[in-house]
Amino acid sequence: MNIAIVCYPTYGGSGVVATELGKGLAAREHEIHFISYKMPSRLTASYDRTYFHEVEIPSYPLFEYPPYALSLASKMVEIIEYQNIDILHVHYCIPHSISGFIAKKITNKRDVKLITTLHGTDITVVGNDPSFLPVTKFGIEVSDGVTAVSDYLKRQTYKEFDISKEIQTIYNFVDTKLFKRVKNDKLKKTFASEGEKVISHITNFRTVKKIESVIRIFKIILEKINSVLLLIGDGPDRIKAEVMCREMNICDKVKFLGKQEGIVDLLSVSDLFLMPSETESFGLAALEAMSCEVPVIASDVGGLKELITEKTGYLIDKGDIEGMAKKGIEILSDKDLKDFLSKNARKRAVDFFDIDIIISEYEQYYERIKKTFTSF
Ligand code: GMT
Repeated sequence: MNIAIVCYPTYGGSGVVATELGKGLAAREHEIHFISYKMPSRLTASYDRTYFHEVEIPSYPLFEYPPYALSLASKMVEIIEYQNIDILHVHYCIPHSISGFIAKKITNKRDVKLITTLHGTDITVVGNDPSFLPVTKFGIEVSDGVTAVSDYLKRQTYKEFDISKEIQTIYNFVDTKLFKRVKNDKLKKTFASEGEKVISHITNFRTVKKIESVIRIFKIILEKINSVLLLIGDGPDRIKAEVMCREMNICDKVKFLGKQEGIVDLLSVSDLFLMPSETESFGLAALEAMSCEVPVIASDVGGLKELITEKTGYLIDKGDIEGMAKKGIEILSDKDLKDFLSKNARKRAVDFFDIDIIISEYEQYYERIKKTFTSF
C-alpha cells in the first residue's frame, strides 16, 4: 500500500508512534509518505521506501496566525494526487483529521481512506475544551476509520463526544529488538558513583506529566536510598523543576539531560522509571522502559493499567507521593523484587506490545477499512 502518515514532528508520544509505525510499515514493503511541518524527531536517517514532505507555512502580514490546517490540507492534496495514496493515516485528531477531510473532498477520491489515530490529549485535554469539541467530534465522524491507543481512550472518546463511530483499540508498541537492555558501565559512571541507584523519567515537561511529583518522590527516596534522578526531555515546566531542585538543595543528584537520542542507553542504566502523570492514555515512555527491563511506578490513571501489572511495577493513586516513594524504596532495596519486576516487564513488552504484533494489527485494519464504502 501507499500510505501517507501525518503527525506532529515534536518530541511527543503521537509523533514517535507515527514515525515508528511508518518505518515499520516501510520495512514490510509499503511505501510511506510522512507529512509534517518539520522532520519527525525519530526519522533520523533515510530509510527505503520512505519519503518526507514538509508543509510550508506561508507568512503574510494579514495572517497573525498562519492557517496551518489549510497548508496541511493543500500538501495532502498534492501527495494524494501524485503519490497514488491508498491510506491517509493521521495521528492526533486536531487539526489533522479536519485537514484530511478537506483534502479528500478536494481530490474527490473515495478510494483514499482517512484513518485517525487518537492519542490522548487530543481527546482528554484539547478535544473536550468546549471551543474544540465540535471540530474534534466532526474529525472523528468523517474519518473512514478511527483507532485509539487504549481501551480507556476509546471509552473516554465515547463518553466525551456522544458518538456511535466504531473505534478500534490498537496499542502503542516498541521495537523490543532495539529497546533491549545493554551493558554500559562507562555511561553509568558518568551519572552515578559505585552503588548509587539510577531513577529515570522521560518527559516533555508539560503540566500533565507532573514533574513536581517526580521530584518530590525522588526527594523522599533519596532520604533512604543513595540515588540519582535522570530527567530526559525538555518543555515548558523544566524551569519550574530546576527551581524546585535548587530550593530542595538536590541539584547535584538531579541531572537535566534535555532531549536525547540515545534513549536505550539511558534506560539501560536505569533501575526504576517514574510516571506520576495526571492522565496518560497509554504511557509509551513506560513501555520503552519496560522493554529495557526497568520496573515502572506510575499513577493509576487512564490506560496505564492496560500496560502495567503488579508483576511489572506498581500503579499508585494519582498524587500519592508518599505511596509512590515507598514502593520505589521497596524496589530499590530488594534485589529479588527488582529482578522479578524487571524480567516480567521485559516479557510483557515482548509478548504483547512488540512492533511486529502491533504493525500486523495496523495492516489488517488498513485492509479492512480499504474495503469499506465512503459516502462523501
Ligand atoms: O500529551 C502528551 O503526553 C503527548 C501525547 C502525544 O500525542 O504526543 O502523548 C499521548 O500519546 C502517546 C502515544 O500514543 C501515549 O503513549 C501517551 O500516553 C499520551 N499522553 C497522554 O495521554 C497524556
